[in-house]
Amino acid sequence: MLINPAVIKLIRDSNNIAILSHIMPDGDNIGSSLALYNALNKIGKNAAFILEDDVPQIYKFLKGSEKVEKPQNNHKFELVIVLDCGDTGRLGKSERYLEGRKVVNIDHHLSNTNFGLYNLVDPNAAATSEIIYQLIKSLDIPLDKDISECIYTGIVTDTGQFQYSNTTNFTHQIAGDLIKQGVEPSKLYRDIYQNNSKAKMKLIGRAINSLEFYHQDKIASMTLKKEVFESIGAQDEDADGIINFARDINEVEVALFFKEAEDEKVKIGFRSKDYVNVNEIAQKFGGGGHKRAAGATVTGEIENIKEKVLEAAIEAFSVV
Ligand SMILES: [Mn+2]
Repeated sequence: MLINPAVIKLIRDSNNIAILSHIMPDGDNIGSSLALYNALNKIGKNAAFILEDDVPQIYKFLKGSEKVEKPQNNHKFELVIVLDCGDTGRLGKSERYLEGRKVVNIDHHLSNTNFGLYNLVDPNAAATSEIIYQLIKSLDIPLDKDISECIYTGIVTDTGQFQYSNTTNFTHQIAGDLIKQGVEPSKLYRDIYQNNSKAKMKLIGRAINSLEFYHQDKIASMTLKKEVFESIGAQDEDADGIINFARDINEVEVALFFKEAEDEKVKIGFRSKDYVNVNEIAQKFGGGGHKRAAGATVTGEIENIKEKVLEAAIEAFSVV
């Protein structure tokens, strides 16, 4: 996408810059945020990356991950840049930094609400990290190995290792450039994908055992209750990516993943393979995302929620 020159000017004219991103972090929001954090500090800006949750263990090899701050400090920021975040509700406690400040919203979610003063939102971008690559280039900040590793991580994780339909010629061009900067793909894959905790593997087993099929096996659903996490000693982040096991079954078009969380909340993951728009299903439950991957958080009893979501998922087949 063409980067709005007003955004370039605003970043050049600002010194104290906050980078914010969504709760329940993934490879793209961590990768894009750290890429921008490293790039801005490289040109002498006082940039901080503020995130409510801890950086997941598998992304701690990225430069700057040890400098991530929690949203409790009082900072003097002139500019706030929000990355990979479809709406401000997903910022959790970081939302308070938006108040009275200039906000640049950089994202690739179809459901983005354009909440910024400037909105660099490109639903065709495979990852927010792709847009950040372009932004860093537009700012004339030279890429280095550390920044490149952050961007590569965001792209690799959001494209499912270059396999999803969001992967383009441009995605591979960027990846090629990043490798030129010193990124070693095999080292990164080792760090990200061959680095699972035992608890995560046990959780995968429980999730697969919970599989249920509906609508002539076109819908697969997995459920993980709170007590399963407790008995295994698994963390919330251990559930990342588990939904893909349901989606990857041959007959399945829509995968649903129900995860019991704190305060009577249920986190729902949605994936589709070829034609159902799960962004639309997620929006019915106050969430959103992309056509092929979305999420929502709903308060209530898990079995009731499952029933309603299932109904909406079946209905989604009738409109395609
Ligand atoms: Mn993303």
